[in-house]
Amino acid sequence: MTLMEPPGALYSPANYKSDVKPVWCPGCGDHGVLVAFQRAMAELALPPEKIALVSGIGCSSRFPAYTNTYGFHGVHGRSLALATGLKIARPDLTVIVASGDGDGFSIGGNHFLHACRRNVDLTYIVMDNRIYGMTKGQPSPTTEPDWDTAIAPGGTGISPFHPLVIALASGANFIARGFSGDLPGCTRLIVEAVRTPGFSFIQLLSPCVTFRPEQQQFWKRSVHNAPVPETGDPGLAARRLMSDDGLNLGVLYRGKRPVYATRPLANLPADELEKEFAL
Ligand SMILES: Cc1ncc(C[n+]2csc(CCOP(=O)(O)OP(=O)(O)O)c2C)c(N)n1
Ligand code: SF4
Ligand SMILES: [Mg+2]
Repeated sequence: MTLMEPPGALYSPANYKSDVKPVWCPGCGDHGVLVAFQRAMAELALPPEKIALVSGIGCSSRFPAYTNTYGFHGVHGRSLALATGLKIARPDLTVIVASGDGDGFSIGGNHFLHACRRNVDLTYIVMDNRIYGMTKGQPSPTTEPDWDTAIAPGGTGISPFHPLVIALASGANFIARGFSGDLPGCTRLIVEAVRTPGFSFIQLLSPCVTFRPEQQQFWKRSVHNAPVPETGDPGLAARRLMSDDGLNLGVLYRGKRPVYATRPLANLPADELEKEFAL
């Protein structure tokens, strides 16, 4: 199949794979997320040239290199700013952002709040391993306070960031959690997130087998489908998320906020485009 084949043609996950072999450690959860992403794109039948994957820096942020879509491996913590600009200039593209808990919630935390608030039509996938994997295992904003490591002996003692609560409070339109070991579940969440207009946030628990070897088995044993169906009521979602055990999987909130209106600046004639920037 060529890249220019029209929408509606049948796609398989292989159509979204690049020739670059992932350098992730064997067993890293991000391998599963990549497979789920490729399956989701095939299910959505999106032509690869109509997808742009944007990332920051981190093991998880290597994602765009492993796909056959357009990609932008950007600056640490700035993926949402890049993706927002891209989506506003090219609303015809499906813009998906791949990030990690350090990239997305630490250095990129401010962008996370405002991306939720703006509600531009983006899908934001954060591979949360509760650690800075790429830089060899420092605690991240989602690390448990008592996680004992040579860098933080006895644990940091600092209350973790709750990204789903923050996303809801900041205005995200779709909030979900998945586990990289559950491929059908992750695939479904990515499909639903792309289909839901506005800013869609998915926390994908994705174990770092190298610096947190206990994580994979713990999540395998402990994650479970959320016992209640998704809600569109922010008050109910807030109550549920505030008491959430961090292990509930599925779509947890789907709202109906108006999406930030975009228009295709890229297609404007040059003189019209210039007027956009006139002081
Ligand atoms: C401006 C800047 N500050 C710090 C770094 C160093 N750095 C690279 S990746 C990273 C953290 C990555 O953690 P995360 O986003 O959780 O990704 P993971 O590797 O765990 O997938 C840091 C601090 C950097 N590259 N750029
Ligand atoms: S260091 Fe951890 S997060 Fe990075 S590739 Fe290896 S297992 Fe994955
Ligand atoms: Mg991480």
